[in-house]
Amino acid sequence: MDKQSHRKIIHIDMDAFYASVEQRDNPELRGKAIAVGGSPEGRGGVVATASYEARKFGVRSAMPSKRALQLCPHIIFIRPRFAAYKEVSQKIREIFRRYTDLIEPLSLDEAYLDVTLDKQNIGSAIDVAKLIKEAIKDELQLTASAGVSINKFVAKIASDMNKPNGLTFIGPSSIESFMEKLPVEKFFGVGKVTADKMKRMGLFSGIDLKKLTEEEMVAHFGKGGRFYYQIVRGIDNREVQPNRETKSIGAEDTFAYNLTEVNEMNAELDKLAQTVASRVQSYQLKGRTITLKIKYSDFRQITRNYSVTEPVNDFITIANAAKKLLLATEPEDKRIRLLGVTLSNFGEIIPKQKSSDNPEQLELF
Ligand code: DCP
Ligand code: MG
Repeated sequence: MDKQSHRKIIHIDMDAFYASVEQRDNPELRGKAIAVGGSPEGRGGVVATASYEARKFGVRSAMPSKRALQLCPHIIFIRPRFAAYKEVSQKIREIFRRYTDLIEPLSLDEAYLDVTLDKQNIGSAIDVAKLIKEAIKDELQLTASAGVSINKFVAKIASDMNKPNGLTFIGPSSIESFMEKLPVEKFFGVGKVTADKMKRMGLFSGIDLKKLTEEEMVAHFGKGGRFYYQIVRGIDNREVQPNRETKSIGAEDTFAYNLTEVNEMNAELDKLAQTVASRVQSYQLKGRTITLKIKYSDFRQITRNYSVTEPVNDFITIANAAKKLLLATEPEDKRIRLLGVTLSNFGEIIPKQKSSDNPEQLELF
């Protein structure tokens, strides 16, 4: 690779975002195990995020609150305040804008920045990341983690490596050896099903993936294979796209065994709807069309849509629509190996500022 042509990419991700904002705004919660979302006494719902104090007990995002309470009996559940998170999100974007105009937000708390142009003549992308972290700390009393590299994928992996309050640089000369050690499930676009397939083939980390030719990768993993082939060699030419728009947000799951009971199918649809709802909420979007995808045991696939008049993003509406669509397919005695739920047809809430690295959808490459 030619040194001159390297881009400078920073990935910023706020630490325990919703929980940190709650602890900042309510000093009594500082130093305590808290969960945002879910309900006290574990009466249903899932945790959106947990403070680092609660994570020590194993509490994680998307965990049912009942389970969170079992792991950490003194946990405090807090109702989310999306308006407060959105305000912080806008403020961090203002900070980013001091250093670059090429900002691609991935959600309220996460963004890619291309700082190649070096708007303020700082000289080094590591220093830019440091200044951004300092501004977030001084002006917003919050911490972020940053990853710095020459492409999006490596920057994103790097920002996650030393959380919380981390700053990790992975330079061009260390990328390949870094990729070789990376477990397959960490590769961009590799979901659980692909990761399991790779492991069954004896492929556990980047070094194993490198043994396959590009043709073999495509033969085994479809179009995604070509991307994995490049990324494992440290090549990711995706641009930072400031105006990328999200067209749909979905989640799907392939089951270890075929589902035959409608109750089981509905329970899965609840889980998928929950994932879609929290994701759509974190992108500050609402959509009008709910789509159900079904793959049967014979690999036949169908999709069914349902549109509502007013845009929605709540779990109940998405789950109910998906269940209604399922019922209309006469699911009794059918054998289902995959279910997917997608929300689309978004109304503009924050125009032209959304984007998504959506692993569930990338699985479909
Ligand atoms: N979120 C959610 N449901 C999920 C995952 C996340 O509602 N399943 C929300 C709450 C998070 C925010 O999105 O605070 C950002 O998600 P992250 O994955 O970046 O998680 P955190 O910022 O909470 O923690 P970390 O320090 O690991 O980044
Ligand atoms: Mg975060």
